[in-house]
Amino acid sequence: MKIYILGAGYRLAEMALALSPKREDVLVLTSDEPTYRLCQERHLPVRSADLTRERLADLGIEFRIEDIAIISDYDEPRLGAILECLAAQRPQGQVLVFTPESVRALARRHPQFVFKSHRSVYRNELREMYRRVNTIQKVNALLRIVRERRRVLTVIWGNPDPDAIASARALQELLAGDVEEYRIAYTGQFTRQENLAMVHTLKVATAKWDPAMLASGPLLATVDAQPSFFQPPLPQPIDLVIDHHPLSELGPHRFSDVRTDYGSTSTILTEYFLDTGRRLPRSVATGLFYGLKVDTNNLTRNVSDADIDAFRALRMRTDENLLRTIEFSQMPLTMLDYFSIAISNKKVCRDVTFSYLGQVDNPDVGVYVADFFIKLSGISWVVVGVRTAEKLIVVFRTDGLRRHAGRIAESLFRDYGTAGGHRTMARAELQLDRVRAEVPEIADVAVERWLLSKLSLKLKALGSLR
Ligand SMILES: [Mn+2]
Repeated sequence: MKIYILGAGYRLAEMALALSPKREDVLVLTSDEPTYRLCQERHLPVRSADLTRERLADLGIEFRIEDIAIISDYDEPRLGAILECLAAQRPQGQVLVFTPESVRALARRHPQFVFKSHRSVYRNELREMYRRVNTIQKVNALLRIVRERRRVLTVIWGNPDPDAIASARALQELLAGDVEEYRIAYTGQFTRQENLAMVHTLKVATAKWDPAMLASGPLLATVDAQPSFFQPPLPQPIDLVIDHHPLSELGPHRFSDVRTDYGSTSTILTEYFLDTGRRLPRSVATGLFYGLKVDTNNLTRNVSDADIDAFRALRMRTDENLLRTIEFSQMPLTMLDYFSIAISNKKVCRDVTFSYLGQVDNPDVGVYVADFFIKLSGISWVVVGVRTAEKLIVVFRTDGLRRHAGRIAESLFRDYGTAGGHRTMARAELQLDRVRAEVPEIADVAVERWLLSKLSLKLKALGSLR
């Protein structure tokens, strides 16, 4: 493939060098004296030619189907004349035209050529630079504020999730040289195994929020949340806010960076490092990568260009082994015992699987078991029952093809507590007090039989199991 660069301007030499750094596949053709000299100075193959009237064939150039011609000229009438002359030659190769003006009129005249306006090239470049400059300013402002007090307490709102944990840890790294004390607190609790695995694997020190933490007089920060989320509010205003949720009233604060079009707060923190040229340690990058992945559901939800750029950059810096350790740590070991109960208690009839596990400590057990059973081939309905001290919990999973799990859950169990859900996932939480009216003794066998008789009203296959 040969690349011909036609027209005038210093840009021709830049294009030639960009596309053919070794200068072997490229030839510049120009009638402009300064352009010719510039190419010579840069040791670029260049020929003098007036392409507004000279044909390529007359210059001894065979413009073949695999070749490309790039045309750029600051002089609009001359650019138009070159295009007319080239079009009349019915060239075989592809022609790309950079035009100083709007492409529309030219594109209509020469639909066989590909056009790009200078403005769109600069727009893309400048937007990127503008974004970077913005981020650098943000980081500088943040550091200036933090240096005043040199103590920061980052509070995660609610139950810590990967995006919040990763962002809080990345902020710690960013501020490391400028603070004497940095702590991460959370107001909720760790409810998911993989989030616990994340803080253990990546060695993120976190602690349950306690107002006494304010005693040392730290600046208060929050990531992946906004002050309005904290109800009741924290005892002092939140000074630093970095988030991607829809903007709410931030109240008195010193610094905020809320980018509502971003898929994760991890993306913002990633830019803080990349745009300021800071080193991003592997464990911090791994956290940010996981935070971004979880919040965007592997780049399938709420994704912006910035998220994709961050994903690409983080991927190279991520420790795959650490990431796997976190992603595979979804269940506590004790779950194995429940799986063994669930499997031995299971009743399968046609495409329906039912299992009653009896009393459990954490009703999430039923969810894990149901999620596992629905993956079995040939099974399109799963119903799993578990019991706590006050409630009987029934978890539904279906392939979603025929019947609506949420509606069935609701119609069967609405009167006993709460019930409902989606087409493929549903849940009912029955108050044992109300079940007792029909099952006087809450023994496992009696509850199981009662559940089956209820379910068989809607799921005929289960009728045969009673
Ligand atoms: Mn988030």
